[in-house]
Amino acid sequence: MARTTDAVAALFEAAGVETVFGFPCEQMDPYYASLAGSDLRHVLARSEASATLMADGYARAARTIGVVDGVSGPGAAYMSVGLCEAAGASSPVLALTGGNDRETRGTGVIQDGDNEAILDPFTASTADAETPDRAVAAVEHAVREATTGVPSPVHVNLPEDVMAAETDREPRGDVDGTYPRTRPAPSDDSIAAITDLLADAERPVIVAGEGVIRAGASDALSAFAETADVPVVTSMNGKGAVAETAPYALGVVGRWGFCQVANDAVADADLVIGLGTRFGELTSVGWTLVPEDVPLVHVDLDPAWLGRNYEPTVAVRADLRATLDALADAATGDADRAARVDDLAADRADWRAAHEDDLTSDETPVKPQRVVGELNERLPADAILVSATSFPGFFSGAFYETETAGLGYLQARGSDGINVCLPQALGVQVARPDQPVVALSGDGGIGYHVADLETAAREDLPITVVVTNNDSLGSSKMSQLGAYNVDQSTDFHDGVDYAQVARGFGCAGERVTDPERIGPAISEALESDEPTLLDVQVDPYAAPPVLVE
Ligand SMILES: Cc1ncc(C[n+]2csc(CCOP(=O)(O)OP(=O)(O)O)c2C)c(N)n1
Ligand SMILES: [Mg+2]
Repeated sequence: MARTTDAVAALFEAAGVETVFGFPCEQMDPYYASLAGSDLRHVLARSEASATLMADGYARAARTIGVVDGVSGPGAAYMSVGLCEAAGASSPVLALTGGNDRETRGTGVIQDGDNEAILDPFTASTADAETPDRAVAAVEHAVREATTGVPSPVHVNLPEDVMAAETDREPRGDVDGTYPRTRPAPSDDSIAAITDLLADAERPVIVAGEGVIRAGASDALSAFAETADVPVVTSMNGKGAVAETAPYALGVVGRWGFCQVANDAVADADLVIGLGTRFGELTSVGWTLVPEDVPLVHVDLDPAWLGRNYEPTVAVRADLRATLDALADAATGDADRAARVDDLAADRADWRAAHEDDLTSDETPVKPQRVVGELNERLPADAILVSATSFPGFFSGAFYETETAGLGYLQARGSDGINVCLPQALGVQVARPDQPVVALSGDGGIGYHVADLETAAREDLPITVVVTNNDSLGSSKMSQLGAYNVDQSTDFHDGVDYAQVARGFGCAGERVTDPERIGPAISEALESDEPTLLDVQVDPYAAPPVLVE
């Protein structure tokens, strides 16, 4: 017999999870006691929201389920913030809430709440563990559900008396936290149908989404694109699915943070191959970009998105890596298409050159483009840039170039939350201790979870945080002025010094006003073992190109 939570901790260990995240509460004491006796590392975050976002970043970077714990009621409500992002991005996060004893809940006990109801909208399943045996089974099932098929967040409520009780329920031996557990292969007919369409196409384009990254299919996509001479554009979520320095890579397509050459390639295509993309509003510029009269291939594991926004000529519900391996095997080169790839690569180089003045601008206050230009110069090929949404995301989406296919760039497009960047990046850094991880955030975004700078210092996470500080919610300001010619509640107190805030939390911090200092400061931060925040004073009037539909 063992304590129920001993069995749960053993299950996580058996599943290959090394680190879990959370924020304690009385109800969870049995779980924390079990963690203390296990090999699992528990990272204390500064809120359940940031703990959940760390678990999300960890799940994406470790390619294993991310586990987070928090208190019933308020903790569950905070966890919903992280699960909102995980749900939108098909990221497998398991949320454990420490519930009140079965005897007392619902009677006015502390920290009470209907945790299943709170988290139901953001999870593929929620469970309330009625007995110790059922608790182990529920966690085991949740791990399976999160990692089988389309990865998804899941939730289990564990009442304290259940956790503290004993069980001899052993986890099944084959429990595995890595994902995807299954890789449904496409039919031969599907591959033949795509290959046939490709044989007739002169101007095909691949639109790759985050599904490619989640399936670990980046190498297969790169091989297919290279062999078949097909250019690749990505959604913002799919950015980095192929190395953006590869000749066939045209960068991000869409309405924000896009490369014009990518948009033009889709508009001009005679075959569109959508891979692990939802063809969402941003990616498709309000569903105006994909030509109506051309064949469209859509490959996705998720039936909810397959064909939802465009009627596919060929629809394939299958694992992306299995599909891309098969397509790469069947692919043949085409001299005309290869020449077109070269032309488009030249167009992309021209497009970059047209922005070179901004990317190297020595103006003060600093142009945000210069910050991205310096990140390009200074980050090594194995770095992971975790960008906030909003202006930092617009600029980095367009101008940052990933040099390695895979998880080189992350932006919280699962929820579009400006809050996500810092805790998500910390979760990535936990999973990839030997890779440089850089968080790029606006000043509005950094404010949400700024206390997690203390987590970074305490946990020795050598992250580099770059804040583009414009003393305002710049994107909101631009939007209000554009739509209603008002500017309401978008300015912060002038001169907030996030570098000083970082030092207060135990990190290194530097305020940067001189554009010449940005690059060296980034390099020094990357070389240092300390978490470092660079507060770069940027031009409050710098606006990125946005297509308004
Ligand atoms: C959690 C959350 N709240 C509100 C928004 C709406 N929103 C989008 S951009 C933005 C402004 C972001 O400001 P900041 O992080 O300072 O970046 P900036 O645009 O100034 O560079 C807001 C409030 C959001 N996307 N997410
Ligand atoms: Mg701002």
